[in-house]
Amino acid sequence: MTTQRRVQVAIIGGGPSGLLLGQLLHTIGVDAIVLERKTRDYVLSRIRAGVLEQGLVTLMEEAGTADRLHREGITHDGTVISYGNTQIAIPFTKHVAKPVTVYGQTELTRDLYDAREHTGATTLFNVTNVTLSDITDDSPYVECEANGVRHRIDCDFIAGCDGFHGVSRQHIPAACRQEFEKVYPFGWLGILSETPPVHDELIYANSDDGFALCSMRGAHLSRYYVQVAATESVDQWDDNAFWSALRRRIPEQFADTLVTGPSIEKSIAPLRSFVCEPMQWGKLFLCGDAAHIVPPTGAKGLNTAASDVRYLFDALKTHYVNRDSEALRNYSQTALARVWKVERFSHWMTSLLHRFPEQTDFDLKIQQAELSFLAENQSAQASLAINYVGLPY
Ligand code: RFL
Ligand code: PHB
Repeated sequence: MTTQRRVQVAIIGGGPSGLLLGQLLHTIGVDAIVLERKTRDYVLSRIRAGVLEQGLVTLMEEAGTADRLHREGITHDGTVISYGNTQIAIPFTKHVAKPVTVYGQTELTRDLYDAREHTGATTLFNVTNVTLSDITDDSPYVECEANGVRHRIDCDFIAGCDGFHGVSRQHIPAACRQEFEKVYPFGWLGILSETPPVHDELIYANSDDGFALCSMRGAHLSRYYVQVAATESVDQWDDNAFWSALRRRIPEQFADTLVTGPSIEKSIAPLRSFVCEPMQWGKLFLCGDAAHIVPPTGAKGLNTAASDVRYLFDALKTHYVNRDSEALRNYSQTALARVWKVERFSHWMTSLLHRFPEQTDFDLKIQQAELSFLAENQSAQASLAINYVGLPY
């Protein structure tokens, strides 16, 4: 059996990019379908980002999905960078009048799914064999299978929001697509534990044993990470080994007061920088991880997905409301200009804070000097703050 329907925008991927775009389009009366490879529960079980830039909070407000975010999100006016026992306080609001909000990607995605269900908009889950056709013509269409039924969706535009392993990007002909990539020789082992956070701000720690990050999801829910070799697996790390590694990597003041407990989630994320150019092909527009990946050190993945959604939503709005397609034509160029600045910052933060296996004594001295410079120099701190809270869209 094949079902056929027509929408204005077909969105591939029901992660935060796809859902946010769908919800924003709904506010201007543009109908969109979301096709998701997994189930809603599976998408909501992925523990990922935790720090939201103001631009993403504003988008959630515009989408009408920010009520719980405002109630439960925690505003942070600064962060701590440490090396050994030295702490560098980076007060964001001293340098740039914007805070960040700590609110889990899982919760943000849940709010978007709830709002989508409330509007009655269609989401197809468990989709397989997704193909995009006629994307350089006026009448593109998407085909897929879901729960034994074949679907054909005719549309004006396709938004490729299907993450790094999605199919959308592959529909840009290889000869016209350029991919830039750097794979780091380590990953982050992360745990979630029902314990009070060790500090009221995030701590990014450089230590002789490698990087560590102390983050949080709430007053009694902590998220911690330690750098591990790319070859390591989660089974090699019981909770005790994790807590000991974390203690060794953060300043003594925090190691002494750290409250430990059983982990309720534990996973390893590899670190990668990646950009696909262009981000647009005919009627196909890529958003978020489908087009670019950053290592999580600057908390930029979800936030950069959000800036793509901002550019694409504004361009689609101008197209549908004002019949002006100039911004759509410029989407790739506009989005990539910001993407590369975020890639630079995430790569810089990663290089500043991690131990690299090939690092020579000279490289270590340079890293130490970079940290001392940051500790002493207000302009260096301002630069970090401006990038961390989010470059303007
Ligand atoms: P997603 O979240 O990967 O969603 C893509 C969705 O598409 C579906 N899909 C398909 N659907 C249909 N057909 C197909 N063929 C499909 N193929 C895939 C997938 O099932 C999925 O549901 O991409 P999106 O929406 O672009 O969102 C990007 C963010 O998820 C990502 O950038 C962040 O999580 C990165 N990230 C962080 N970003 C931040 O801004 N701040 C942070 O603090 C932060 N911390 C992190 C992070 C990522 C991490 N990991 C695990 C990589 C911390 C970690 C540990
Ligand atoms: C998180 O809380 O998961 C988190 C916070 C900051 C980062 C990365 C991840 O840079």
